[in-house]
Amino acid sequence: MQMAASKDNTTLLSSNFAIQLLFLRSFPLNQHDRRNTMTIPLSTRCRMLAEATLMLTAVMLCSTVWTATTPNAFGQSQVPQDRWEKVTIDEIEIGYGLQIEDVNGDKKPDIILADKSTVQWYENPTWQKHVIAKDLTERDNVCIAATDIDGDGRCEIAVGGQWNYRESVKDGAVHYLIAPSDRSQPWSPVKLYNEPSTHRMHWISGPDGSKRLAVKPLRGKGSVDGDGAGLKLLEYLPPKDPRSDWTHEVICDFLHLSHNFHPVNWDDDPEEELIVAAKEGVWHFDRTRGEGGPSKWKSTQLTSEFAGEIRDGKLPDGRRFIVAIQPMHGSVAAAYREPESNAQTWELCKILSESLKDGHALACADFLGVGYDQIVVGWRAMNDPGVPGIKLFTPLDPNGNHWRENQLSGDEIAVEDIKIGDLDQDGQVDIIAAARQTKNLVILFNRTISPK
Ligand SMILES: [Ca+2]
Ligand SMILES: [Ca+2]
Ligand SMILES: [Ca+2]
Ligand SMILES: [Ca+2]
Repeated sequence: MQMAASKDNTTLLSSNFAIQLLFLRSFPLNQHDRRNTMTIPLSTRCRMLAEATLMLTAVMLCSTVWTATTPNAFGQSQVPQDRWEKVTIDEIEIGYGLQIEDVNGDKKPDIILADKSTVQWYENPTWQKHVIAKDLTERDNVCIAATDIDGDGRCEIAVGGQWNYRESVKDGAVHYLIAPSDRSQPWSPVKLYNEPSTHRMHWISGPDGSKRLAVKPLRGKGSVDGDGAGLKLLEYLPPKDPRSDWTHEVICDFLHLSHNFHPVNWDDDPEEELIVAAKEGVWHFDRTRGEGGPSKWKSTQLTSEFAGEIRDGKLPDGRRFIVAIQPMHGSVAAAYREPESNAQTWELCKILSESLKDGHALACADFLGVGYDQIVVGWRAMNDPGVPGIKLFTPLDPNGNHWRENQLSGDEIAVEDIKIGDLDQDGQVDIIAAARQTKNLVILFNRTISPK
């Protein structure tokens, strides 16, 4: 991959050089150059222009070969080929949960990781590691959420832990971490209430613009195999002093076996809604305002297949899609588009893959710079053993019925979690992958030559 990226850079550099040469030789840029050029006979100038044009044409032909594209079935004639430069930044234990946020307030996004027994952040651009919490619970950490909740440009962090896969009565934990003035030093944990089986968390925007912490267990209390009590998805309201009591409210209590969820904002109010993947399919939860008192959440079923991972994006025709891994730790990645009417469940566009091994991560963004989203799918091949991998799926028609599939990595990254963001701030969305069996933390820098 690195070789491919460097080839592309060489092509770009050569191309720029040829263009500059063409301009310099044909159209001198300043008075001095113009005077000098006027002394060159016309026939020589014509030959120089022809030479430069030839060189530019050759480089453009070369560039076309090296930056392969795929024809699509609508307006754009070509979809660019994605290119990635992989950089391993650490050896880790499991890599449960990633976030990309600015930790130290230098406006460069840092990488935050909840590993087995530690919480650490990696400082952009050196990726120097700072461990900020250790052994918060007796058992493993399992999830992490970071965002700037007080508006000072530096993120706040919460962590889920005491992870115990099939236990659903006593284990689980939620901690908020208070940052010291030097954020590379250990942070102070504050233990919050938790439901058993804590598994995923997100900071979400409320109606007043404040950030709240949504925390979702995997299982309902005392429920192991998806029957009995539903799991309680909770919203915690941070108090002014995080060491004082945090209140919490129930967002939903009827789903089972929910591996992941995702904040969305599909309507015209500023607060975020949630999409939740569970045994009962994918559900959307929208806050409705009551007269004072706690929020109530309206639930809408989007799909019916047991789903483990869930994300959303935009198709080339502008319609919304969701993508799910089915079932939990499943082999299927399926994309659905928004229906015309609210009364319907979402329409299947495409089964993107049926051969994932232990599918564990999804991310959607416009990695190629084409004006609509593509889907990253990662699988770890642990509970269903085999070869892990990361693939990128790109829609090739307006409705998302046809997709291009590209492999980004193979057995070198056993994906536990993936997050995306522009880590090197070059305008292209990058990928960070934390891997379990291969124990590596890898950035995939996006080196696509996009049409923009
Ligand atoms: Ca930073
Ligand atoms: Ca902050
Ligand atoms: Ca909203
Ligand atoms: Ca980038």
